[in-house]
Amino acid sequence: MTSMHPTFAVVGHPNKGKSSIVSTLAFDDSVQISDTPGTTTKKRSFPLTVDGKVLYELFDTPGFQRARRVLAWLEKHEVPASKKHEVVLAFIEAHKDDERFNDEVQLLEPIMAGAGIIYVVDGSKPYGEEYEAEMEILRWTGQPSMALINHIGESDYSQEWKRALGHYFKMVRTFNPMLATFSQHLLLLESMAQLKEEWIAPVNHSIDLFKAYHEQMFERSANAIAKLMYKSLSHVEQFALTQDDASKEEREQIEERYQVVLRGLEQTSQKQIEQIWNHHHLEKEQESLTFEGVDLFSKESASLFGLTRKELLITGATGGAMTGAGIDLMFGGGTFLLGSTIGAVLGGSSAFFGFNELSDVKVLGKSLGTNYLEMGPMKNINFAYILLNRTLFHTTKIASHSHALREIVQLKMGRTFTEKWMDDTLRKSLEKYHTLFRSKDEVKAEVLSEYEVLIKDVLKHLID
Ligand SMILES: Nc1nc2c(ncn2[C@@H]2O[C@H](COP(=O)(O)OP(=O)(O)O)[C@@H](O)[C@H]2O)c(=O)[nH]1
Ligand SMILES: [Mg+2]
Repeated sequence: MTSMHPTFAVVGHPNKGKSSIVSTLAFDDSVQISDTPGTTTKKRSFPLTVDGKVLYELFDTPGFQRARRVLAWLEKHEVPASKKHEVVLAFIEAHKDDERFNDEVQLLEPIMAGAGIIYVVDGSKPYGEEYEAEMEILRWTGQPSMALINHIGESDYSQEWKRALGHYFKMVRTFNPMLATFSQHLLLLESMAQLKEEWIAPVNHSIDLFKAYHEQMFERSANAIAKLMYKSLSHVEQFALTQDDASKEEREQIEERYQVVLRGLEQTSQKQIEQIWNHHHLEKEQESLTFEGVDLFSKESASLFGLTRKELLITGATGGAMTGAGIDLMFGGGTFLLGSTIGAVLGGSSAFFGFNELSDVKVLGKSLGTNYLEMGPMKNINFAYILLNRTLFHTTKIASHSHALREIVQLKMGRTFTEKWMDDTLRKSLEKYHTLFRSKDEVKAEVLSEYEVLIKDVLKHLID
């Protein structure tokens, strides 16, 4: 059987990272990965689809269990090399329903159906003779093959592995499914294409599509981030009052609601970004995506992850930090101020040039009789940088997070992260947009696109 698209069977000893490699190469975090050998008992196919077209397909397979016995069975048949694959087919036919050889039958089937072989070994464990029977069996199939050295542990036996593997495989490559970058991934694909001449064109085409798809992931992420920034900074929360003036409870309530909206916007955007990078299963671990005790509104996050005090002062002075009078002016027009402007000082800390406030809470009246309470848009200059820092950090983590990893994502950010992407020039450009987003003016789509380009460049700089 010949397939339209290249297919590869990832095979080897149990617990060498086969499933992890499939997960990474297929950009699929639903592959079953486990410390327990023998987790995979059935072969399973993972097609990589871009725009509804299957680029290539990977088979995750159970590990070899009885390699020596299988080889002994094959070797009983003395046939010329040209007939060896027929003996393997006969083995499958004879053992289809034999539980003892389930794993070997499962792993040989896709190979005999035309899949290229990717033999996975762990270069952190010594080479041993027990692998020879496995490699011999693979040779009997007559299918094109390559070996991949993965490193699960710290030790390095790759030199002896390379010597041994060289006897059985034309191509030997090193690949770490947990740490591989996008370019290493593409390099591996290029090697995989070499397995069959007729695969070179389709795999190269896949690589091109892949690059375009990767570019799209950056664009879509930048778009999600730009929208988050605009929505958060421009958000205005309102509710109608029952009396002329707002009670203490009502004032607290609006502050609470305002913060809930901002948190919600951040969470939604994080989910979107996880979907963009195909991490659908991280959702279940959403609680781990909070920043352990560092909340958007806590004093620590303001001092740690936003602008430094010096940067804040410069930004405030040059960007035209809003004064109380400035804020009042914004409410000219259709609305008029009833109550006095009260600062919603959060975190209980002393205000540092007013930068600790998020926004003002005001009692406004639209028409006679109905007054309402309003909070927003964002007034705090630093908030934009705190939020941007958090979202860039999250995106960087997600984008470089291997699809083979199953542990909880740690999102602990340090001050040095900001230094990785921000300088004075960029901060000035960003502040121009942030000032606009914070104003009550409508922001044009073109302006948002300009901001998106800035963000995309930052992402490209942060993610390799
Ligand atoms: N640190 C590390 N662990 C790995 C790597 N590859 C696999 N593992 C772990 O090794 C175990 C077995 O991996 P799995 O992919 O299920 O192996 P399989 O049995 O060959 O399919 C799992 O706990 C993986 O998380 C690696 O490159 N680095
Ligand atoms: Mg497995």
